[in-house]
Amino acid sequence: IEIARTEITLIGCPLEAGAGVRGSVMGPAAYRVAGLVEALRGLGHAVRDEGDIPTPRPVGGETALNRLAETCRNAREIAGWTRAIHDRGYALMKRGGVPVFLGGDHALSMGSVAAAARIAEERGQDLVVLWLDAHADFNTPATSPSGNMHGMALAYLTGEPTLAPVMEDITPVDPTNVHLFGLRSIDAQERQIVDERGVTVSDMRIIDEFGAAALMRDFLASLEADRTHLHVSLDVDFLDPSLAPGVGTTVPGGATYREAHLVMELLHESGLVASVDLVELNPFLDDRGKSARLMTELVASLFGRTILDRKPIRATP
Ligand code: B3U
Ligand code: MN
Ligand code: MN
Repeated sequence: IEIARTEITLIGCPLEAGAGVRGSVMGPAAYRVAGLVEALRGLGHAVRDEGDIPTPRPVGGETALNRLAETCRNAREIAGWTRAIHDRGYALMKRGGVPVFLGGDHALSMGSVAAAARIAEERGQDLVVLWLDAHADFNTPATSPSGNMHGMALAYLTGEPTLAPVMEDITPVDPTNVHLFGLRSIDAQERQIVDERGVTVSDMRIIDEFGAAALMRDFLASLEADRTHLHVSLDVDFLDPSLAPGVGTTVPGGATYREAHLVMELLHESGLVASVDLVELNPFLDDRGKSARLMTELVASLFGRTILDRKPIRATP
């Protein structure tokens, strides 16, 4: 079986202003060193590396953003990045193909998912966001224990009014179309937000009991093929820290090597993945490129690498 040739665009987003630990600015370079372009070309895809988005000027002068900057670290920098990533991402998606945003911390999704939401709306599709992460990233400026904006990305994207000054003109994402997968660290008030907004969650407790594959199959089966733009946002801390130490916010008990590959393979088989973020890789904390390499292998699985050629396996009834 040959896999469908996909036009893939890599776009480096070297930001770290949203994180509490520095170093994810080196993420995009590490993916290139780990051989991401070659791995995807080796699968037969047409890969264009757009290079890195230049560091934007922090947005300034607006009262609302000034006020936000009192509670959110680097709010002006993140506003600049959000605009830059959104504009570039939107232009790329407009041309067609699948963009892969190379982070950079998870605040990058404020821009990439905003772009996906806009494209999906224009195409008459529903945007569905799969958030593979140890965390929920649903804090607001009022609930965040750290003020780090990478922990607020989904609150912003689902229309949290206090975060609107980051970039006003967004198409908000329906929180019931957000699926958190791999969750195992959530703050008390954040928990309430996730609950109230009707976010769907596969936390590690549920994954342990029912298995990653069964849950992923159910999730994918619930999506309507032609109507769905599926955006996958993969945080390195989704993975167990023993496999991927190169991230600033490790949480024990993450996805295993086998679970992670299987999730990627199922996502590929669904044919629904239309945009991807790879976030929070921190090469400064990595162990001889181990995390960068594993992430690269996972992306290869996401774009069709298999052990054997085989038809999609049917779920057991
Ligand atoms: N929930 C905490 C910790 C955190 C969230 N996302 C990351 N860390 N990467 C917070 O600061 O919002
Ligand atoms: Mn995250
Ligand atoms: Mn995380």
